[in-house]
Amino acid sequence: METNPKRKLNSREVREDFPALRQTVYGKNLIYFDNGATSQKPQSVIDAINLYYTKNNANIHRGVHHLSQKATNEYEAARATIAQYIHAKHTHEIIFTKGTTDSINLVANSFGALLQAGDEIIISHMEHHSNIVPWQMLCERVGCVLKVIPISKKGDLLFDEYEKLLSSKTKLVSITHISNTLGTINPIKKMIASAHAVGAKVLIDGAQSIQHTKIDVQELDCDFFAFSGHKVFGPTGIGVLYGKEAILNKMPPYQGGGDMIAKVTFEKTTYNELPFKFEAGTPHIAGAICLGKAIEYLSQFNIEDIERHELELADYAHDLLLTFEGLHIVGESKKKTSVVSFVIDGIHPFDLGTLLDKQGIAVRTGHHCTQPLMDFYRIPGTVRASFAFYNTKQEIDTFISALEKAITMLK
Ligand code: 7TS
Repeated sequence: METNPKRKLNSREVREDFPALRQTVYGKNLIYFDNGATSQKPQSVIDAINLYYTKNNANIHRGVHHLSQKATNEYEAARATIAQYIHAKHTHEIIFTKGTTDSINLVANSFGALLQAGDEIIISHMEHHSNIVPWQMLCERVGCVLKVIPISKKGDLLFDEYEKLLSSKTKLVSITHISNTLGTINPIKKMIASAHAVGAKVLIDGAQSIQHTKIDVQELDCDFFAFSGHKVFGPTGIGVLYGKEAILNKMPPYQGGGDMIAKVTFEKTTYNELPFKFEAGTPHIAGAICLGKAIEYLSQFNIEDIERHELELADYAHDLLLTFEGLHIVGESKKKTSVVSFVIDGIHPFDLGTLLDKQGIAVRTGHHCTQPLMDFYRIPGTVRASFAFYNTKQEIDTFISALEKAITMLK
């Protein structure tokens, strides 16, 4: 039962919680449309970082003293907050990592240690490099085979082709929930069910989804779910790997060191239980605690309201952009959100990004760490506007006027 009524989503009010949004760049009010790269932080998270280092800083899981116990309690409370937010069955299924990249590398190394030559791993053509390269490294190391699900020009995965790739050789499907470049929302629930039907496990790269849509790992039935704190209004350098208990228990540790052991002798070392087995060394304690605060902040709202608002923003921007001559939207799936990527005939994305920046507008230009996707579209890069729930239609209007100006200067 819901105890607290949810806070109404009013993006103008929400903006007040984010001090970084209240600044000017080159004399213009900052318009921050680079949320796909990283999100801004609410005051509550900034205050929590300050409070941690001002009053609560100590190492965790080791001290008998008051501060160490306080820091340990807060660190473990953050784990519980996150477990609850993504509806994990057990709190110890939440492993703190450095971020999505680190989470995927953990699985590639640790789950990867259970794989053999000839085993197959499936990814898609729209993956971020961090969901490509760790698998290539594993394939080189072990002799596994990497298979790639093709996509349509509109930016949808070809589901039939995916099903054809699945076989008893498939050991893992690792797939992005939402594409950082196209905004496509992949049909992960269906994909997970198909993978399970052949006995394969599934990792969902949630770097671009947890801040935009509801995540229920039990309902999805994914085996792993990875995300980064900094994209979900928390600090950099902290992230999460969720994994099902039974699978995590089978996996050997990825890194050795303090805290991940039960007993060390020179003859033999035994490992700690979950989740500590995967958290060697002093972790990013402040990061984990403040990621918990970020999730608490986000939990004030109905995620469905956030989703609706961001979809409206993306559709609004999409329709206005289409009125420009020679502009092509990259990624036109009917199921997309929060991201609008585009190219304009005869103009390099970098030049557009630079002129937008001079007008106070932060967008990302380039390949967005999806070079195979750029090769597929035969483009060097795109201009990408990526939205968060604190963005407004008025900001999009300003962005469109700024774009008009930039194009006039460049043509
Ligand atoms: N997966 C996806 C889908 C991503 O979008 C990103 C980062 C990552 C993994 C890696 O996350 P990290 O926090 O470990 O670096 N994406 C972007 C982006 O679109 N612009 O900058 C970083």
